[in-house]
Amino acid sequence: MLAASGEGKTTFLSSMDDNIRRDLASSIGLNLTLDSQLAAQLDQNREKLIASLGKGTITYFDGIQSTEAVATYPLEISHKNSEPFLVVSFNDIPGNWITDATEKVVKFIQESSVIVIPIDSSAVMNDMQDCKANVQNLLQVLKLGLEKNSDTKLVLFIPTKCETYLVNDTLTKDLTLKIFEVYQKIFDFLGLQENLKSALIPIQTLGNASFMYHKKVQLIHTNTEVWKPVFSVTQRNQYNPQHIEYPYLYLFSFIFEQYYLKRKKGLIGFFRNLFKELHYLKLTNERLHSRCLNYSNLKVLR
Ligand SMILES: Nc1nc2c(ncn2[C@@H]2O[C@H](COP(=O)(O)OP(=O)(O)OP(=O)(O)O)[C@@H](O)[C@H]2O)c(=O)[nH]1
Ligand SMILES: [Mg+2]
Repeated sequence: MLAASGEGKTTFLSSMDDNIRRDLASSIGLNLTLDSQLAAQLDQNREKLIASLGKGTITYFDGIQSTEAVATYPLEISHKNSEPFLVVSFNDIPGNWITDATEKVVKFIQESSVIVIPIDSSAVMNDMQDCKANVQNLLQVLKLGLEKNSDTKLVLFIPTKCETYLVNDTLTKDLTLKIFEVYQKIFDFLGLQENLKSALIPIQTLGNASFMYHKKVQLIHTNTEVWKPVFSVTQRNQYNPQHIEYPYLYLFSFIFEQYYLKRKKGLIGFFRNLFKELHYLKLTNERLHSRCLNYSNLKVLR
């Protein structure tokens, strides 16, 4: 997970509840296990987000707190009654690391096969000043992390806080155009890299919230002032995330494709293929991918 503070990294990961995990597991026809303590941590975050829908408005101080240390969530994938053959680890880093601990972020980029970049849609749509600096800082770490990259990687952009914009085709199109405008330099850079796949998948992790305005808030630990969005709650106590399954389906489809390509290499791969040992990987990749195509706002960039 890679983005400046407040763009929605932890919120997105916290949306991966039991239902999403079960849906994913049944889509891939395999078992999917997350350590119970880590699952409880995600549940706790989600409870806080749900609680933020209990009042009329949501400000920066509601919901979940800024991440202070990296958190890792390994999902173990296995066939029934056997040991995991693949572990997909999600890393949730503190957003300020992009500027304050660049080397660590660059290492994460180098070692990750999927880079998920949440984009605060309310900031982009309202031309907030921070956007420019955030895009510039992000570009900087992406350049350092990807310059000598030889693996195939997926860069997944997930515009968050989209409740106000995914209401009709015109506004959805405006959002996409605005993201292309603000993130232009990053898209241009990624366009020049080999071995990269990329897609844009807008989501809303709260639902039932409507953007109102930006308010200046004081961050105590860094003693800085920043503009943060305020949302009105359209239906109280109703947590109603939308489209959040698509980024997960898309990235799993990619991971299975890469795993399949790796396993079928060489002579051993030839025999694995011959005995149809890899058939389910290919099939799963295709099945997940075709489910993603049901979401009309999903844009495959490359
Ligand atoms: N309305 C709405 N609010 C969202 C959405 N995603 C995130 N938020 C709000 O944004 C706040 C900050 O999101 P976080 O997930 O903590 O952001 P982060 O990227 O993890 O930030 P750091 O941990 O500081 O790097 C949350 O508490 C939510 O209130 C969304 O899809 N819709
Ligand atoms: Mg966080």
